[in-house]
Amino acid sequence: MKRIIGISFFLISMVAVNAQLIKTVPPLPTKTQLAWQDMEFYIFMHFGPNTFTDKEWGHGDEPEDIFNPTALDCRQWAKIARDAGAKGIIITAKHHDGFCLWPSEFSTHTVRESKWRDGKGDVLAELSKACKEFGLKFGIYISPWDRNHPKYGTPEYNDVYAKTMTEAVKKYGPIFEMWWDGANGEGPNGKKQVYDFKRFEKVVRKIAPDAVVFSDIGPDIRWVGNESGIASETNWNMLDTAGFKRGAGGPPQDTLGTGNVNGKNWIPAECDVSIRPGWFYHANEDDKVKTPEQLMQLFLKSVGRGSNLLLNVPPDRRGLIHPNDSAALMQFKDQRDAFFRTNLAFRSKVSVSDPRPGFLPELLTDGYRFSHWAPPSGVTKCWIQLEMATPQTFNTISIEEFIEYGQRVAGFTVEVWDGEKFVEVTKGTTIGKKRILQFPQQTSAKVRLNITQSKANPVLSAIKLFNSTVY
Ligand code: FUL
Repeated sequence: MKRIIGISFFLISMVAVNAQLIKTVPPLPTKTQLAWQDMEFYIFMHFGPNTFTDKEWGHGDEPEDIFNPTALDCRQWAKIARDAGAKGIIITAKHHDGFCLWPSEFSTHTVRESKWRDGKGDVLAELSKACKEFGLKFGIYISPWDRNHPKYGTPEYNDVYAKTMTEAVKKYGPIFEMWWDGANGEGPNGKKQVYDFKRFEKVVRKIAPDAVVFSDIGPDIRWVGNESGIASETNWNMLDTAGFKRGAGGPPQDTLGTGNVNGKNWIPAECDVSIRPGWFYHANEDDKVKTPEQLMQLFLKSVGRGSNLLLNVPPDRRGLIHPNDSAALMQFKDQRDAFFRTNLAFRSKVSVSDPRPGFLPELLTDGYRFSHWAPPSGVTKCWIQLEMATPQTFNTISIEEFIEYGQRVAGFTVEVWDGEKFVEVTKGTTIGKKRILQFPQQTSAKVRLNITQSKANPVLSAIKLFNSTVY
């Protein structure tokens, strides 16, 4: 115990020293964004009238009685999410059809108007409570587009929308994320809404100061530019948003993927994807649930490319997660655990091309999330060599940049010692929060990471090696 305290005190003091000496490269993430980036994987849930009409986009004129789950149990959702290793749940509190999963004061199209539990049911109340019980964070999707609300298409609707968000957050918060969809179609009177997003942003900052706000262009989290759960291999956390709008009018989809190398704002990407072909539950998709192997591939192409994975798992008409989905999720968890179980580079010796006096390169293999190493200022090309006590067999590298100081690395290669020389086994562009790369299996005691391009001296916090199943 004494030793552990000693080591952590030593590491913490190294972090403190580093903090004074390493120059930041703005823009930088906020504390809230950093906490979000640490979450990595959480669950999305699309649930509402569409679940019962077999649609993806309801028209807003569906009778409220359509919504009638026969066995709704949010504890089942939360338990499955927790057991799958997800860190939170974001639910469609209101999708484009305008139906509210809670008895909102600002709508007449809600659970209260349905016969479900005699109009006394409240999905948000149950889910926020279940999330607390299972240690999950809770988030809400409140679609600005509303195909039911009579005020939609008039300036008053902006008021309604602000009040709706406020009500939901006050009653069921705290939330970790507010999810704003980019779709903006016509409302019941055939008009489109001119949204007052500036006002909406202010409202969320006030009611949920510790939440990140997602939309195509942030302000905190950006859409990755596709709905397949795949981040771009080059993935900058920075984005220029000036002149762009949400939805149509947003930056090109490939720019949303890559971000901008010198972008003005820190707006990391989130990968949203469904475990099934549709976002809402459809019985005829029960046999189209993604396999655990496909989910692993998505994890490696989202979290493994410095993004977060928001995986949609839609409850069925009973109001339960279907057994096919939960089985896939449990095996996905087992495969993830097996993949990352043994870090073969843990506590390995580290040498570097450009030592920084007083800074131990071994901080890169100590397994501690916050300890980090950097070469001296101005060094943008360098190598870091891991030397393990005995030769190890591996096929995967995971590298983490210490993004607290800004994202810097723009190019790197990974080399393995073949007994005579270092041979390149893989390479990449950005690292960011986390970069996971697989390559043909190698057996060696020495691995080198070459940083070939960087906006400033690179700051890294971890290098790990695994011998994993190839996905
Ligand atoms: C889209 C929506 O139009 C879909 O219905 C779904 O909610 C997806 C996550 O976002 O833009």
